[in-house]
Amino acid sequence: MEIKKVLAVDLGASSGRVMLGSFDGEKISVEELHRFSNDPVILGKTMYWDFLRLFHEIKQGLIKSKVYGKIDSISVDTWGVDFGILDEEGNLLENPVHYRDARVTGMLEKSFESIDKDRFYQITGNQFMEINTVFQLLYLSLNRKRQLDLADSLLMMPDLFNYYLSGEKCCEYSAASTTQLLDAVRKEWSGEVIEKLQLPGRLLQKIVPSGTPVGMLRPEICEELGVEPMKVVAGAGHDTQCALAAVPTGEKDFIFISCGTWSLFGTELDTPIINEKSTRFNITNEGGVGGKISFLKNIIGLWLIQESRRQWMREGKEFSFGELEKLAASEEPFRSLIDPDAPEFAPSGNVPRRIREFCKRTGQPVPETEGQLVRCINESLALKYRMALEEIKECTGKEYPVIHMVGGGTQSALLCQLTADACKCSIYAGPIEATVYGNIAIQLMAEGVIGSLEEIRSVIKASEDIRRFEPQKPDEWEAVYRKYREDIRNW
Ligand code: LFR
Repeated sequence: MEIKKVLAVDLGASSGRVMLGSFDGEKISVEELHRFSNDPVILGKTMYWDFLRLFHEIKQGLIKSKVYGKIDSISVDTWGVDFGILDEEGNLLENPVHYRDARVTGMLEKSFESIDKDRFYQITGNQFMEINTVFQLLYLSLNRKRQLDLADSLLMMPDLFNYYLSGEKCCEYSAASTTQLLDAVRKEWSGEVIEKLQLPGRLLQKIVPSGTPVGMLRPEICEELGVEPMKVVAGAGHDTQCALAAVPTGEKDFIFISCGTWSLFGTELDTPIINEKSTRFNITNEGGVGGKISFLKNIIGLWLIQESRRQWMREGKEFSFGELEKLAASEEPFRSLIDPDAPEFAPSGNVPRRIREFCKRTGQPVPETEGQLVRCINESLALKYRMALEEIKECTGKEYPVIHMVGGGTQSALLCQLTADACKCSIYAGPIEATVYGNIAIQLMAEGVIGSLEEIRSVIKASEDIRRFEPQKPDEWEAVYRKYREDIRNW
């Protein structure tokens, strides 16, 4: 088979990459062409995406791809929920705002004045998180009405990049399913949610399945950069769904943890589960490749370590993630634990100080050293995974002996081992670059050289080394977990 080459643009919380994926019919190989930092910019009081800079960096990646000959397509993925708003000429009316901006504070409660909370969940099947698109849009409609009056379309971030690359507008399903504006069962925009919250539904675009070719790279861009035409694919715009497509399993029922800035913990379903239990546990139904549903919980994830590391850098202390892991590994176990999802840990800032305050307030030994802090974060995350596992099992009624961990977090053998211990499950760890693999494979599916999601997964299994971790000290962990589950209620 002629080697197929595609470009995956993956925009993560701290960096963005343009990666080249090559497929020889059996294995995918990946090469990094261009890496750049992805820094939100605070201007005035608002935290924005640096959209123009990112578009510039994508162009640099395209330029670097020229030496590799014919490229078949390009696709962009990034985190969910964020969007840009365009006027009728296709100009951005404002730089897209970052979901960590404080503008959404209070919007969740506000929405319940107009729509019953249970009904809202019943329609959308989405967990309530204030960062969700619907709450950002509610903010705009209450406070920036004039901007919305001028607006012609709303594009989710991956679709916005695809639009400026191709000139074509659409809303790809995986990104749409993070908005909390979608009817989870019908996979269409919910007229009821839109009407009750009085949102400008006319801005929303037609929903297309993940893996839809949307058009060709604009001729102006080809000319400007001297690149050959290539397809632009709306793959899975939502990074988590790219990562899930890359879970190297042949099983129908499995647990995954997509481990990056966030930890997304869940399982894959054919149809959403929306019932009393899933409401109580606030579990989300998000959509992905092949119309599959991922039934998952957002756990704060490696954000706590990333943000702590940033704080230590501000204090003049440089650590690599590997060094932090080593320090943590040699610390005493279970010295202090936190609820990683406590609201005070979500905003950027001095996370180590907030962890210390949390431990002090809850009467635990205060972690002093970097190693103690990172150990506390990792153990708490592992215990939070266990809680999520129990909740998912309760909703699906299934048992899961194995967990697949994918994403950058799998580089931490400590986190993988603690997860195996806490969940009392075998862990298959890898691929590290799950999002990129998924992005590439979905484009190959759009190109017709990979047939299905199952095939994507078996190709990725053949392309990557997967590491295995077995649970240890089950009795000790069970006791810690039981106590943690009680404590967390009172914290
Ligand atoms: C992970 C992720 C999660 C989403 C969060 C915010 O990168 O996409 O799936 O809930 O970011 O968009």
